[in-house]
This record gives sequence, C-alpha cells and structure tokens, in this order.
Amino acid sequence: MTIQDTDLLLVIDVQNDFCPGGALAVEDGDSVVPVINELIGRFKHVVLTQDWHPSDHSSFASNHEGQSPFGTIDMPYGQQTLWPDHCIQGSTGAEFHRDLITDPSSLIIRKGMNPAIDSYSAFFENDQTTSTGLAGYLKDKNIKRVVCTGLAYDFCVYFSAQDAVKQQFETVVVTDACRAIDMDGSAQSATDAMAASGVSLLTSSQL
Ligand code: VGL
Ligand code: ZN
Repeated sequence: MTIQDTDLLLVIDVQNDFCPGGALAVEDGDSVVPVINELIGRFKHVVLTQDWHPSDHSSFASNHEGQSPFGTIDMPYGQQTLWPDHCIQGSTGAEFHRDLITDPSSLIIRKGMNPAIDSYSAFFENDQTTSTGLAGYLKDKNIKRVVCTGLAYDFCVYFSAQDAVKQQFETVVVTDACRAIDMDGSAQSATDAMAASGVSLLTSSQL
C-alpha cells in the first residue's frame, strides 16, 4: 500500500507494563518500538492510545476475592479476562516506552478509566456501546484508512481493528509492529477473525 494523507497510524498501548519487565509483559513487546517509530515519520496523522486504569478497576484479578490473573469472570457485558494490576493512572508502568516518538501525535486516547468496564478497543469500551470519541475525531479529519500497530496484537490491537472495520474505515494491521499475549490460541483466533472481517494484515515492508 502507499501511505496517503487520509491514512491514520494508530499506535496502541506501547506502555512499560506491556514491555519486558512490566506488570503484564508481552514477550518481545519492546521490539515494536523501532518499527513504529519509523512508521510515525511517514504518516501525516498519528494517534496514540494509553491503557489508563484506576486501581479499583474490575479487570484486575486483585479486585475479585479468590480470583487469579488470566482467569475469567462474567460481567454484565459478557466474559472478562482478569489481569494482573497494570497501567495504573500516573504510574511508571502506564507511561509510554521511553524510546517511543510521541511528539507527532495529535491525540492521545486514554481508555479503561471506568472501573466497571474494561476497554480493549481504541473506539469502544468492552460493552461495545460506550464510545471513546475516536471514530468521530477521525471522520472530522477525513481519515479513510486506519493502520493499527502496538500491543497486544490479540487484545487491544485486535479489538481496535475490528471496531475500525465496523466504523467503515479501511483497516490494516502491521504484523511486525505488534506482539501478542497469546493465551489459549488467542493470537491465531485474532488473525482468523480479522482476516474474515476484511482487515489487511501487512508487514511494515509492504507500506
Ligand atoms: C491490554 C489486556 C489488558 C492490551 C490491555 O493493551 O492489549 N490487554 N489491558
Ligand atoms: Zn488494561
């Protein structure tokens, strides 16, 4: 594909807690940073997201008696995976990776702030109803295509890409600019679901 002025580079959750040494470390997570930095220099529009939880967030296993990280619970909006405490507002773990180039971004979407609802997607919380406002912002900017990168491939990148399709954006995921948590085959399921919904899976060398 050729990068155009109507393309958005969406950089999802490249935060310390998802990098090696972090609270919810994704294997090799920090290796996406140079790939994303190179892309940031080539896009006119860049938006970053930041997972940004209060400490009483309901996605934290620690807030549920007798539950452990990576288990699941039933929430009013459906099943929810439980996580170690991560990306707590204002913490070092919630900061962007120190090498990520953040200056060219016009907007930082913070998500997961409501203690009662998790938010994987940059567009909608996990109830699939509460909007972050991103779709409206992008439509106002005449964005036609959303190019997704970041962490984690099988959760926040995957949910963001699926919502981008639902919001009528042409949608690309740059596979070498992402890394997966990969629990119970979640990376393969995400790939299959995205391919089925029309997301283009490309490598950065194809951009
Ligand atoms: C994420 C799990 C919990 C992500 C965020 O960024 O993929 N995953 N919170
Ligand atoms: Zn989170």
